[in-house]
Amino acid sequence: MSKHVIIGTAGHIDHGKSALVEALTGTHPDRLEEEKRRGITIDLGYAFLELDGVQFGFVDVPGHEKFVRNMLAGAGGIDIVLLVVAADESIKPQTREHFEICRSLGVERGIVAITKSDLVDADVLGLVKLEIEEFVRGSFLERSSIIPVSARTGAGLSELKREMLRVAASAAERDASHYARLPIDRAFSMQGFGTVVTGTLISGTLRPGDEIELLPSGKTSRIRGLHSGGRAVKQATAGQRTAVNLPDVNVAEVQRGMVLATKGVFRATSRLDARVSLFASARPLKSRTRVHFHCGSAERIALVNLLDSESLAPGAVAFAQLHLDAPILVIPGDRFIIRQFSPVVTIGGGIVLDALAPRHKKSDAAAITLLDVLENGNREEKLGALIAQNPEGVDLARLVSRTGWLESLVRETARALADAKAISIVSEQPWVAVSADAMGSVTASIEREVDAFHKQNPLVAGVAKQDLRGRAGSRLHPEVFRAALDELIRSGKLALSGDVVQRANRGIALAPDESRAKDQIAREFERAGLSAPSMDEVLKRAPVDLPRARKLVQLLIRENVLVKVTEELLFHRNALENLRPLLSEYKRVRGERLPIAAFKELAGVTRKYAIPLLEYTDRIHLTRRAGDERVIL
Ligand SMILES: Nc1nc2c(ncn2[C@@H]2O[C@H](COP(=O)(O)OP(=O)(O)OP(=O)(O)O)[C@@H](O)[C@H]2O)c(=O)[nH]1
Ligand SMILES: [Mg+2]
Repeated sequence: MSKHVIIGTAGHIDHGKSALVEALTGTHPDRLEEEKRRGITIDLGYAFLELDGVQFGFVDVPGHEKFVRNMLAGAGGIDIVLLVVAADESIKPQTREHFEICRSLGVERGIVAITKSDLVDADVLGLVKLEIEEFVRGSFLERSSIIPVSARTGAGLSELKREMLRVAASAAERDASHYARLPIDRAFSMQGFGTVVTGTLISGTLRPGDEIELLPSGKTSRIRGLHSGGRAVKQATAGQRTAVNLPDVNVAEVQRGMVLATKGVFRATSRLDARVSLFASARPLKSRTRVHFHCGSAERIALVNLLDSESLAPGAVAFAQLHLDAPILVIPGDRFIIRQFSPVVTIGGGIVLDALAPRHKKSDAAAITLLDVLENGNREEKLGALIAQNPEGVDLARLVSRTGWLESLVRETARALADAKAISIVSEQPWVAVSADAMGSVTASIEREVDAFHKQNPLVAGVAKQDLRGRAGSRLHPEVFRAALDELIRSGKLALSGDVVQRANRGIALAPDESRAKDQIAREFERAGLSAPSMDEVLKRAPVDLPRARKLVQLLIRENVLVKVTEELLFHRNALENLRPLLSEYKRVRGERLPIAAFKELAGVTRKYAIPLLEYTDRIHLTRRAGDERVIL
């Protein structure tokens, strides 16, 4: 498969970016009427070139200072910057601004083209070259080639193409196996096709038929067709300029700045934590300042809350929480640019560390520690820290959207953490994890609650599981509670009888004859099955006096060994549980309709029991009443 590389132009207005793209590809990237009339680029333009098996997608940006926001929408997905400097003007303000933007966005590769070389003599050209060398010193462009070219005469173009191939060969392939993300830079409607969106596929793979989601709106759709490089393709992979046909989306539902993504994976956010850096040329940035925030093709207004200082000095970096005026899809590792609110100038950039950050308190030391780990830690440290942030337990979907990692990577990393006893995966279906520390606190609090219950209710055997869960913490994930309780029972600290939890060593405070009586009562009910025995008879036969026998029945009810079907009617739990297979077998053989007579026969009970039992099965949603009959559910 051929390699896909995105080249973005950068440079001052009128320096010949668009002319150079045309000279290289044969396509003039300006497409708007106004652009043609004014002879300047206003919005992003696109062109393609295939060279020796490498597919170059060009994103041509406007140089005008008023259109830097459009430049930013295109600069997000580029692999290689083609920094254009006109020989007759050398370095100008937007040369600097675009260069700083590329640097902040983490662009790693580039080529410098000195355009309009036909307009100057060799001495001037040499001088411009020196100025550029000085300008890029110490940056990612330091070792890049500086190539004089002319769109007019064609001079230098073949050397430029050779250099493009050389740099493209070293460019890292984007990850085609990841979830798909395509920041949309254009949406339009095409006669006979419906809505088409375009952008640079920054990760993943798209194919016709794929289900996708538009974020932040959450609108879902299915891809009908894909175009890249001007032709229909069967799939688009990361690093490709891609046009996606979404026939069931209205063009009014899509704008630049939205992201087309794999369905059901990501969550848009309006609160994120980041490392922010301020250009040396900027004024100090006070905490709680509003800025323009640009990420991917999106633009928002953001309130910058510095986490460890009141003000950021020019050239400095700091952790900050950004509150956006509207949600956006970003994931950790995404780069962004900030621009002063007014007058609008580019002042810095940053990298997203936590896309789904909780709100922080003022000078929140724990938040800063977490961000340190998210910035500098390895995968296990990062995931471990995020899991530790949710002491009530956290599910897989949440961790996937918060990290932006593939589900398989989250699982694998979590397994390593679990092997190291740093976390515990309390359940696989649904997948839920909790840190070892949090698990420790949960088990401790369960023990505390059981002890407190015993103290307050000395005559009661123990606390019902459901009550205990409420006492242990209402936000606790049910699976975490279940696992903590299991662990306490397994380790012999607590005991469970029926639904009742008690201290293991407490032993039920029953005398030997009471204990025998209790067993006997339970046995009699069990033997009687669905024809509940006469309570008076059972109590009379018990080897203890009547009041004590009654208490034992209460105990059995609390332990869920006996179940009250009506105020007067008690059944053994096992007898009731037998109803389930009985009914499903009946449904399989005879159908879902169940007349009362049939039930009497099936359960072997008289009408006296049949009605309350059927009302009971209605209550537990085993059956539903339909006139005189039941429908088995
Ligand atoms: N002599 C000469 N003129 C050129 C060359 N390249 C571009 N020009 C002219 O310079 C002018 C500006 O060129 P564009 O390609 O539109 O410049 P640009 O950088 O795309 O401008 P913006 O997109 O508005 O920032 C046009 O009139 C071009 O014909 C060149 O190599 N030699
Ligand atoms: Mg142009």
